Amino acid sequence: MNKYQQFLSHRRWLCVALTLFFLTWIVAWECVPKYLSSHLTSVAASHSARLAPSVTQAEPDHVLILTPVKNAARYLPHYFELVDRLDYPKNKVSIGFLVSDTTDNTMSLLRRQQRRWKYHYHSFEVFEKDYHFQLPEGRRHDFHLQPLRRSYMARSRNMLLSLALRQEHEWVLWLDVDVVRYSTSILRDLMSVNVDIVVPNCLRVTDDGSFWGYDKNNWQETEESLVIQRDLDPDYVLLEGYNEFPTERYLMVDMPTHHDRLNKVTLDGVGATFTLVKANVHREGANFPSFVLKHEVETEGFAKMAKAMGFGVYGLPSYIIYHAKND
Ligand SMILES: Nc1nc2c(ncn2[C@@H]2O[C@H](COP(=O)(O)OP(=O)(O)O)[C@@H](O)[C@H]2O)c(=O)[nH]1
Ligand SMILES: [Mg+2]
Repeated sequence: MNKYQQFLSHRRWLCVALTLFFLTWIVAWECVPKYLSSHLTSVAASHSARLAPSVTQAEPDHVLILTPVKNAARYLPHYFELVDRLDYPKNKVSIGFLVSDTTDNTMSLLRRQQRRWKYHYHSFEVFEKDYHFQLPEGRRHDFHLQPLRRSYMARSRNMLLSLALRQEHEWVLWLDVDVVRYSTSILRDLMSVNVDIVVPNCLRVTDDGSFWGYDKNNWQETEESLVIQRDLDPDYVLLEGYNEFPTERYLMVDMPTHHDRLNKVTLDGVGATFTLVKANVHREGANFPSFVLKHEVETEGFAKMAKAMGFGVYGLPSYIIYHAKND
């Protein structure tokens, strides 16, 4: 082969190489990205279709659980077990505590739980405010001490509410630390009743399973109770469950409990062992009076205030929860 033939042969191979190079380039820059982008889009679409709630499935509402505590260390582990077991997305749950006048290890336990749970729940806040209010040992439920005790409770609840309530919260659940048994579906159940304020029926745990009402602050006024109040000193605080002054109200713990769990009755007074409130009720100004309002302070005063503002207050006599067996 002479030099000219060699040159032609090299040029042919050069052309073939260049053609192959350009073909590869076109395939690489045009077809592959198109294929990849359409393929990835369809993968992403099918993935997001699985993650997104269907149009018929409403996004759960955001609930703020509020618990005032004082020397509550012995109840906290079980409290967190129950809240953890709730059939409700944790990213839609915020938790707020107010610790007051506490001498046990409540605070360090709460800090530990906060480290454990803060990335699971939407938020987990612990506030501290001492009122330097101490009841004489073993006299927590003395008749004459109740107005003062309840007045400090009211101030604690209002403080906690104003520190913890945020724009995203749609419901506020007042949950006492010593409530020891309730259904995992309770949040969804109570929300489904869709009223301004709703409470289940709180009994006391007993060894033999016998029926023992605990939260007597859930009640209806009666004709008799209203007659009693007609001539009563406006500053007199009425209290349920004390022989010193029978109020003649109809307590929810005395109502029939064999109906459908979501069967509701109107109430005029509520406790706060487990009280679900539409957050706007609080935002519009209904809170816990620390002074005497219509013969009530704290939670029953809250119900009176909310009713006077036109909100609906309801109880579910057949929806049972349990409070610890304490003094
Ligand atoms: N911040 C604060 N919380 C309190 C005080 N007294 C009780 N608590 C908490 O408030 C809730 C209700 O109190 P509790 O004594 O169980 O009331 P009772 O069951 O109605 O007699 C519980 O979570 C207690 O730990 C107080 O003085 N300050
Ligand atoms: Mg209690």
